[in-house]
Amino acid sequence: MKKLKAILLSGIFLLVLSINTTKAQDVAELKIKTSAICDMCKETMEKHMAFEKGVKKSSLDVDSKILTVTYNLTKITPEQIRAAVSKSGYDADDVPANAKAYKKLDACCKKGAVCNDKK
Ligand SMILES: [Cu+2]
Repeated sequence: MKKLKAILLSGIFLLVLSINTTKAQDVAELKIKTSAICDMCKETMEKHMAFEKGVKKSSLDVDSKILTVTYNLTKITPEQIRAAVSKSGYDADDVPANAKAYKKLDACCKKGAVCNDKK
């Protein structure tokens, strides 16, 4: 009977372990070239991404315009992430910015604008 308990326990242990491993494998990182210009763009984009299902973390590097997204592979695809960036008003790789969202951006966040808070 003791043996059975041990087998059962190790079985549960392995199960828990495999669930955890799967979860770690589901997490991926994606780098997207965006049309962001300034710190305000960074705030707009990151806030928008925070509401996307499956996106765990997003961080924009203003200088390189690269948005790094940590996401769950089983919940969102890179295409959907680029679409979400577009919906926030910015280009995402080869996906152009959503026209409506782009119109709503602050003047200094529009393409080619010279932003005051950019040092
Ligand atoms: Cu901006």
